[in-house]
Amino acid sequence: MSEQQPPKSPTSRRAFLKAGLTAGGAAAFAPSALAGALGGGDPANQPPNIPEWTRSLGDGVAVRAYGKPSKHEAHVIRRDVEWLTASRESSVSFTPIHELDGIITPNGLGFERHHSGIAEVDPADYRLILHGLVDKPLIFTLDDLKRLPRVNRAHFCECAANSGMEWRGAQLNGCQYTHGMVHCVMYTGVTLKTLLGEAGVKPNAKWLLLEGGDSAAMTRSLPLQKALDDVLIAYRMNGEMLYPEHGYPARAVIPGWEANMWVKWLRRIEVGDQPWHHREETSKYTDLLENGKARRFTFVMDAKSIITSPSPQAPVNHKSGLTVLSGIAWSGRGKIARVDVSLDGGRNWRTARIDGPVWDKALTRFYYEFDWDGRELLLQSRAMDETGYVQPGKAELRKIRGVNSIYHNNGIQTWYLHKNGEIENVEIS
Ligand SMILES: Nc1nc2c(c(=O)[nH]1)N[C@H]1C(S)=C(S)[C@@H](COP(=O)(O)O)O[C@H]1N2
Ligand SMILES: [Mo]
Repeated sequence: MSEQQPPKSPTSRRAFLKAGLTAGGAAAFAPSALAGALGGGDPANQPPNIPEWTRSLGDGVAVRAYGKPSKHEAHVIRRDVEWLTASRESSVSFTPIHELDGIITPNGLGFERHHSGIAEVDPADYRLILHGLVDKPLIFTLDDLKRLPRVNRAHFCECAANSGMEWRGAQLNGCQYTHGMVHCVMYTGVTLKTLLGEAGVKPNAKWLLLEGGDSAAMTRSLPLQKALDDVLIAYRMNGEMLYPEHGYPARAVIPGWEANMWVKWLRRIEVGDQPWHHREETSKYTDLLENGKARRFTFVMDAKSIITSPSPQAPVNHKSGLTVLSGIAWSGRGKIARVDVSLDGGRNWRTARIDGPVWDKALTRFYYEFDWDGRELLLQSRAMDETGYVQPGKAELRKIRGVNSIYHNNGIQTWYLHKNGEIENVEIS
C-alpha cells in the first residue's frame, strides 16, 4: 500500500477554520448570515459542543458492501398513488423529483411502470431475437450484446401519461405526483443500427416490432428511420447493470419519444413493412380530442419543465430573504435552449440560470435565486428547446387538445407560494 498523507489533527484543522473565519470578520460567527433561517435540531450536537458522532468509532467498511443513503434521507423514495393502478397487473410509481438535484436520477429512484409486474430474467437464459425482413435472422445472448461497440448516452424517459391527471385541473399536491413519471439515466448499450447492420435489413423494411419478455408481452411499433437514428439497446444504467424494474438485462431506449415505446426485458425485434396492431391496455396511448377523433403516432415528448423546489413537498423553510428556486426542463426534440421563470403567474418572465450539462433529449437543471420579501407568489417555469418550441400554458393547450386527453400534457405548472412557505398546486386563467 502506498503511503498517504496523515490526516490533519482536529485541532490544527479547527485552528485553520477559525483563522479563516476571523479573517472574514467576527460577523461570520453569527448563527447564519442568511436572513430568516430557522435552524433547529439538538443544541447538544451543535457548536461549541462536540456531537455524538465525533465521540465514538463508526462502522468499518465491511458493514456496507453496497452503499445506501443516510438514514436521515429514508423519506426519499418512489411513491405511488393508491387509487391509481397499484396492482400487480398494472402499476406505477413516481420519481421523488422534489428531493433530487442535477440531472441524473439515482438507480433506485426512477419511476416504474409495469403492465404485468417485474420480469425476473436470468441473464444466462436471456436471448434477443432479431428476425423478419432481414438477410440473416439472429439470436443474441447478453454476452453477444456486450461484444458489440458500446455507446454511453444520458436521456430522459417520460411516460406519456405524466401530468395526465392534471388535464382537467389542479389535482395532486406534489411534483412527485404531477411530474414524477420521468427519469434521466446514463445508459450504456449497443445502437439498434449496429444490431440491424449485423442482420442486414431488406429494402422494403419500414417498421420494427419491439416485444418485451414480461407476461404482458408488451409490443410497440417503431419506425425504421428512428431505429437507425438514435435508438439504443441498453444493458447498463449509470454504470450498473439495469435494475430488474427497468428491464434487466436489456431494454430499448428511444430518445425523446414516449416511454411506452421503451420496451423492457426486450426479447424480440421483428422487421416489417408496416406498423402492427396492438392491444389497447398496453400500447395504444392514444390521445382523444374534443371531437372524439384521436391523435395517432404522438411519439415525441414536447418541451416541458417543472419547478421541483420549492414545491408542495419541498416548502420554503425561511420567512424571507435569499431563496433558491430550482427545476428541470426537457424536450424530445433536442436540447433545452432556455428556461424562463415567473414569480407572478406569468406576467413577468426572467431567464433562469442553467447549470450542469445541456444534453440532447436529457433533463436540464435550472436555477433562479431571488430575494423573497415574504409575500405570496405564483411560481411558474417555461421551457424552450433548440427548435424554437415554447412550452405552452395549460389554457393554450386545452384550446387545441380539449380535456379528454390523458397523455402528453406539457402545460406550464403553477405553484402558489403562501406567506408561511407552504406551496399549493393551483391553476390560474
Ligand atoms: N416489457 C415492458 N416494457 C415496458 C412496459 C411494460 O409494462 N412492459 N411499460 C412501458 C411504460 S408504459 C413505461 S412508462 C416505461 C417505464 O419505464 P421504467 O419502468 O423504466 O420507468 O416502460 C415501458 N416499457
Ligand atoms: Mo407509460
